[in-house]
Amino acid sequence: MRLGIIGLPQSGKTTVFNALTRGNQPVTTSGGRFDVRTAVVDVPDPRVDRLSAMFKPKKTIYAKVTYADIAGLEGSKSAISGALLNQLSQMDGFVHVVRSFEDPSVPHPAGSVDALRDITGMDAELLLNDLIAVERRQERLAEERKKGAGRDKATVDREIALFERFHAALSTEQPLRELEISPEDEKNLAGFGFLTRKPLLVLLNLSEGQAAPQVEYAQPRTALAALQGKLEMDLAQLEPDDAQIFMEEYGITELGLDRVIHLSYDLLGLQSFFTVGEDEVRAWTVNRGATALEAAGTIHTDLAKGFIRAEVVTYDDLVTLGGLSEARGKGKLRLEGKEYIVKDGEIVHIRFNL
Ligand SMILES: Nc1nc2c(ncn2[C@@H]2O[C@H](COP(=O)(O)OP(=O)(O)OP(=O)(O)O)[C@@H](O)[C@H]2O)c(=O)[nH]1
Ligand SMILES: [Mg+2]
Repeated sequence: MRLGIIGLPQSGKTTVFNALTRGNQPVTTSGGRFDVRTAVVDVPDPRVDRLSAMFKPKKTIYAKVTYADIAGLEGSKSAISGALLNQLSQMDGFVHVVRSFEDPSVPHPAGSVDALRDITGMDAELLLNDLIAVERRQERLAEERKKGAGRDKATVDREIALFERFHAALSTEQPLRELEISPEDEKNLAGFGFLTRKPLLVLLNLSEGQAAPQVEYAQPRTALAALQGKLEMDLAQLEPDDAQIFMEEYGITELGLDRVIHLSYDLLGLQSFFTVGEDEVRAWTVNRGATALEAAGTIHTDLAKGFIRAEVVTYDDLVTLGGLSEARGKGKLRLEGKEYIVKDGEIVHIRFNL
């Protein structure tokens, strides 16, 4: 799962990327030059820590999210260049970094700091590019319909109707993520990376000690959060012990970073289930609503192929009872079939036979 970090030039994208990835990318003016860096980030999870302490495995593996630092958007109503658009289309969601910090030495491209203006500007840019893509597709569909060759009429008509809906929504500045789309249409859309269908986390980048400005922003599959970007980037580069001292000094109890990573994970509609053992304690990522069979397939295709049963125990039961055999003894280890819907935080053991 990949999230693109986007925002106006000099809004703090690379700073936030460095903080999130605990990396050390040069924070310099790229002058809006198109340029992408990616890094894989562990999703911090105290449940994994606890399970790891219980089982003392050789390896502990957290769930992961990938972040990409994507410069080059201008927040203006204009067509995005092919290469950049291609990058953006491949993302599963966006983190829009919005400048809120005041610093005269860092010029804002619009000359002043105004979070809501920048949020709306970026939304408009993404929306316009979807509109261009929709219109292009509509032209193709009209041609296909006229020629009558290729796909059957009903399929083409269905797609024409869907794109008319898209066009109507975008023409009234409604992002595509607000539309209900049937699972069947959803399948046909897999190849299109419409930008306003992707989940969006708006992230206000604050100065040290600055209170988050009041911003009214509520849409389906979007979230708003704030982060002291530069402070957290500095913190991320300290040794854990030093970071702890620093946090106490500044009265920081929770890292904005961890919250951002969790919000990203939630916005993407993901959840974790765990496997435990002496070799490995591991968090696996599946979509919310995934079945036991899908969970098995995430671990290994062989587990899905030879699936017999899933042994499932909740995190709380396992931790309270102290082990799998204790859980089995108390009847808390359930046997579930292929269609069972796995819940967040369950410990799953797949029984299989090839
Ligand atoms: N005071 C202050 N400065 C910040 C903060 N976040 C970023 N900056 C500064 O703002 C400048 C731009 O930050 P970057 O992280 O490079 O911004 P960017 O969005 O990646 O910029 P481009 O890649 O050029 O579009 C740098 O000089 C940062 O040090 C912050 O929270 N407070
Ligand atoms: Mg940058």
